[in-house]
Formats: sequence, C-alpha cells, structure tokens
Amino acid sequence: MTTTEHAPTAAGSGSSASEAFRAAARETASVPAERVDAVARAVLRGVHQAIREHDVTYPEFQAAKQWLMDVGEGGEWPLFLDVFVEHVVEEVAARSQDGTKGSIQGPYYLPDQETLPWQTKLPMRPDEKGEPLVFAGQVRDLDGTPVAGAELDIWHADDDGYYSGFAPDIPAGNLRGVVVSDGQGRFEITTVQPAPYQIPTDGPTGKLIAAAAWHAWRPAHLHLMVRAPGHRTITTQLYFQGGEWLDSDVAEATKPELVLDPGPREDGRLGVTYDFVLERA
Ligand code: MBD
Ligand code: FE
Repeated sequence: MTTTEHAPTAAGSGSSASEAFRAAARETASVPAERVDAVARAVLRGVHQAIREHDVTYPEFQAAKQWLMDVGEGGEWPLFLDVFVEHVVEEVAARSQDGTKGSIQGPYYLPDQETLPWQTKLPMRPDEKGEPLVFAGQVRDLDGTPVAGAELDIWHADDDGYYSGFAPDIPAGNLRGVVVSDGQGRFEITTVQPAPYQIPTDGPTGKLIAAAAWHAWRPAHLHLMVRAPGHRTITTQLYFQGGEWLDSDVAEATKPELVLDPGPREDGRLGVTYDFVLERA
C-alpha cells in the first residue's frame, strides 16, 4: 500500500456504490405478501433470538440503531450487504447453475465500459503500477462448443486495491472493459495484478469490523461477468493461489475452483489461462 493521503474515504466509495446501485437498471421484483411475510418474519425472528440469547441491553440496542442510521446516511448499504450477505444469495442461486462457478458481484461493477477485441490490454494509466498479467482462455458451452462473440465484462482493483469510479484520482474506466471472444471463443487480456481489497476503515462498515475485532480484507481478485446470447450469464471472481486472505475473505466469496495460479510465459510475462463454461439459457 502507498500512503493514505489519497486513500478513498468510506464516504467516497460507499456513497458512490449507492449511486451506482440506484443507477443500475434492474427488474423490480413483485413479491407476493405471503413471501414477504415468511422472509421478513424469519429475519425478525433471527434478530429477536440474538437479543434473547445475548441479553442485549437498551444502550446496546440504541447503539445498534445509531449504527444502522449511519450505514444508510454513509451510503454503505450496498457495501455492507455485498460483503456480509450476498454470498448466501449466490449460494442459493448456484444450486441451479451448471458450468463455471459463480461468485458475488460486489458493489463496484459499472456497466457500459469500453468494448475491446479478444486480444487486448485493459484501459490503464501510462504508469499503471503492478505486475503485468496476461489472462487468457476460451469460452465454451457445456458440450465443449466454443462460444464466439461472448462478452467478458471484467473489472478489478489496481495495485493499491482501489477501483476506478470509486476512488479519487483514478481515471474513469481504468482496469475495466468488455472483451469480446473471437471465432473460437478465445480471449487474451493483458492487465496488471490487482492487490487485496480492504473495506474502508473510516465508515460504519469498517467501524463494525474494528469493533468486533474482525479483519477487513478480501483477497486479490478479478471480477467477471460473462455473457453470450442464448446462454445464462455468469457473474464470478477469480483469485490468486498463495494470495493473502484467500482463506479468510471477509466477504466469504472464494471457491477452490476459482483460484488462478499464474506462472511465467514464454515471453517472460506472468500469465494464466482460465476457460469459462456457459449453460444454455
Ligand atoms: C469488493 O471489491 C468486493 O469485490 C466485494 C464483494 C465487496 C467489497 C469490495
Ligand atoms: Fe472486488
């Protein structure tokens, strides 16, 4: 890590994540009353149980109320929920999913990034820090047929662990792009290795983590959404063998199938291949 002078504040990254969430087009679920009743009741029952089990006091209840207000006012609900809850939603979705394993999307996806050819370098600063990495592979369907023209929407943190669009001083679109696979489903993306990500320590999510004496780290990762007409979109993350926090991700979003092990290529650069397998929709 560099100095903390330019470290994004929670106020910066948290509220930007809230804005990105509000801006994203999504299906609005119309949830029947029976289901709201069942799920909301179960959530409340869990809270009631925790209070009884732990003899929660009035001052603790008021502190919790203050903290919940702070999360909302700080715009950190997307951050908090994606770190502590999304992995279970993904686990349930994965019950009916074949092909490449999914993982959580997290709060830092931005749509409509630059479209790039199958063999490409991600948009980066001329002096982008970090170990160059060549990430290559093929997109196939469950039968092994290559998927031509698949879109690999990729985004990841920089060598300081910060995401463009959610940190000051990083150009828009940095280390983001939509790479289109070639006629044989192939892609070859040059980028730099991301650093591990730390939840901002100055916001309510970070304060909870510190108050509970947990750690605030996610292992280094690449985010990907892989789309192709007629196929089910996969949202996933790829990690790095031997990387710090791989076995204690605060977001509990690692899976053994999603760990890359880069090695030196013939041209001397660090490289790794990973093939994606898509289900038919
Ligand atoms: C991240 O970079 C991330 O991927 C998740 C899931 C949550 C917070 C930050
Ligand atoms: Fe991330």
